[in-house]
Amino acid sequence: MTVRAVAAVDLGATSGRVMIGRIGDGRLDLELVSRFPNGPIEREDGLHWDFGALYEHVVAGLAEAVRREPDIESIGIDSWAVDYGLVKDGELLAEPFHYRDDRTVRGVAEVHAEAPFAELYGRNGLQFLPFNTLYQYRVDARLADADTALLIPDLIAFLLTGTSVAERTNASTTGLLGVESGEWDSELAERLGIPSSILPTLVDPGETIGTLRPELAERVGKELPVIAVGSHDTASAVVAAPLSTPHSAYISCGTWGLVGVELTEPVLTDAAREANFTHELGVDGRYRFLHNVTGLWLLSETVRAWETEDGTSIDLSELLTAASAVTGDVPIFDANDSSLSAPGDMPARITALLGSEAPSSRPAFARSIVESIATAFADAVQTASDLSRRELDSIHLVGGGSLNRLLCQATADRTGLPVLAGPVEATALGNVLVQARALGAAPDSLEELRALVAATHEPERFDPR
Ligand code: LRH
Repeated sequence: MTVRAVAAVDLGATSGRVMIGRIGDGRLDLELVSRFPNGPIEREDGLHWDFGALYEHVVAGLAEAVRREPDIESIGIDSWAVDYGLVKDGELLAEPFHYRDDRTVRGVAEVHAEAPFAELYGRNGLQFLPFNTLYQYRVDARLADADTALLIPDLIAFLLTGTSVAERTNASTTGLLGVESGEWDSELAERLGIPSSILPTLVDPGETIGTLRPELAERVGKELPVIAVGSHDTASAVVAAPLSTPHSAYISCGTWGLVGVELTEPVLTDAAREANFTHELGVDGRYRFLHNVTGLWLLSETVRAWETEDGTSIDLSELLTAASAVTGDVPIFDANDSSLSAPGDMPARITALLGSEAPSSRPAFARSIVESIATAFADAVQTASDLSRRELDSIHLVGGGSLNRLLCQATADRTGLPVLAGPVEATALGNVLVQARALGAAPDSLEELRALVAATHEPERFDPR
């Protein structure tokens, strides 16, 4: 077997990356080609993503990837979920909104007046998040002008290839996909005033979406196929979470901490709905039965506020080392409190929750954030175990959060379970693995793919103390 190469585009809420993935001869590794910043930008009509800049970074990154590795065989794209662009006659109508924009409040009220949450949950199996795409569509005045609505990875694939599709794992975060059928719930869409004609043909991870349009092939330097991967970043991350038994939970930790287990059947009970546990569709028809916990967003927004206050940058690893050295208990707040979801002035908002207990030193404040996230993780792990009736014996913590040793240890301590940390780039690895499998360069089953991850990326173990 020889080593094969693919390009992975992985867009997160705070940064995007283009990587080369290489696989074969017992190897599975990534080469970072480019990394670029991402984040909410304030426009007159609300919070948006700078999609034009993101797209340019993607194309430039792909060109550089092909320059470095001319043998690249395909491209896969994943990003954060729920957000979309509206297209008419092949043109993007406007810059995509950011899911943290508060216009969704009205969307929630209007949708629930038509279809109460309990009914929605029975149909789409999704936890309530105020930004689920159906609430956004409901209040998007431009929807009526569009002929197609494309989630972010599908939108990029469309601009690259000219083919519009909806990749199924990400489509499941819209709220308009039947949880059991895996097909568009057109009846629900029409009832909510969302024309079902804007919902594109569904494809599964592993299907080829199309080939680079000639002008893109010229810019990138090669005519390449774009292969659908688990285009919801969390779906790709869970592909590469080296879960070795059904008794392992996962936490995919970046801006969010997605905490749960993988299931083959949904758990559509009242208890699951009341606990706000979601069923996002995974690769190979699995269900990601999980709960969104606010993750490193709390820390990155806090650091951003302190940097603005100081006028200089803060070294995160130094801050975390100082936070580790804090002795004694720190106060805990509810990491999922809705007051913490919008950008801006995070220290003041956390202080408002903690009241007079709020730590005055920055290391203790950072410690309080980390311990609060770990507490919320532990609650969600316990709930996942109770609702799925599974004994859990380990937690695989993947993504950027796996580098945060304080968080890994706190999670082990607060759950009483060993935390196996890494890989840090699980999302990009999952993206690479699904492309490689489609090219015949990787094994068939998720279990074998995960065994390959385990063999090539040894996790770091944190035992509860
Ligand atoms: C993580 C993530 C998560 C969604 C949120 C919008 O990046 O995709 O799974 O809930 O972003």
